[in-house]
Amino acid sequence: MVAADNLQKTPQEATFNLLAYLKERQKICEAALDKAIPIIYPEKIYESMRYSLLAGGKRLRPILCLATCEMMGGTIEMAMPAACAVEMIHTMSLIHDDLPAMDNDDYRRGKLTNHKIYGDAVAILAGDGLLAYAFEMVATQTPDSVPKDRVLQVVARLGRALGAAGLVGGQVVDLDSEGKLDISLETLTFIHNHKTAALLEACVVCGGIIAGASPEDVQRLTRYSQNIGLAFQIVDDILDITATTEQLGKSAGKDLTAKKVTYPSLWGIEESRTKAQQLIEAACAELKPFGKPAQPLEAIAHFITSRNN
Ligand code: GRG
Repeated sequence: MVAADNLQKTPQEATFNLLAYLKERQKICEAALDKAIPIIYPEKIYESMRYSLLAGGKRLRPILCLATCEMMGGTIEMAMPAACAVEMIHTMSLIHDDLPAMDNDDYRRGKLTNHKIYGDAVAILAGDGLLAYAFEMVATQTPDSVPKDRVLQVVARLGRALGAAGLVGGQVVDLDSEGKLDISLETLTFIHNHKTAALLEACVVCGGIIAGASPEDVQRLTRYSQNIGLAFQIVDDILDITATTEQLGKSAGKDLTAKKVTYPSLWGIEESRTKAQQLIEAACAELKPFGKPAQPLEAIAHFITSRNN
């Protein structure tokens, strides 16, 4: 799809149309996720897994994985199983995060949360099922054009990003910090680097590894993704204050109600926006050596600060 203002331009002159790109990528990711988990016996668990997996969302993580693989010379087909896996992992983390034992949320992606529909036990199992299948999918569905040592690296990277060194570690410090007003910037940054940035980093780095990125390029991709990851969470904290529940698809203003320490509560909204913008600029600087093929990753980085949900 070509943007109206690009119609008279050669492909070289045309500006990158991020919205059309995201829409097209969301569509192919949705189709792959839909196909990945059909409903079989015992139906209840597959229905519960699909309920959250196919509930919408920006699909930023699989899109980042595919975009990085393409930028590094790979194809969509090579990275699609890993892209589906990161979205399954992200979805399971949302299901578990929403449980009464954790954030206790009623709405997610504009719909009732998984446990509100299926009950706590099935919601926990749906998360577990998605997590397990994510790894199975990478290991068994990645095409033979991707050397097996790369697949192994992807499995290891994903495992590390999710466990106590990543999401789980960030979540546990977040839960521990609840109700405390003396949380330092260092602790807050630890939480978000682990809870949010670690998975975004894995998406980008795994896309690069699948395409055969060199260790030096993997380092660049790591710095790009760590910067966008932290910026993503700063913007998330700002949106919790400035956006509506309808825009977010989940309860707005939760951080304020819970008196949670966030970047805006430490720095104020304007300063937080400036910090997020600086992180995005640092991220984009890492992409310079990749030239024009880096256009999608650059545009996605800017989208992170301009988004309203
Ligand atoms: C991964 C083993 C394992 C356990 C999960 C519950 C938990 C441990 C971690 C919590 C992780 C969490 C929910 C982090 C928040 C990340 C975040 C900013 C989510 C919102 O992402 P968006 O805006 O959502 O991309 P959509 O719906 O668009 O996909």
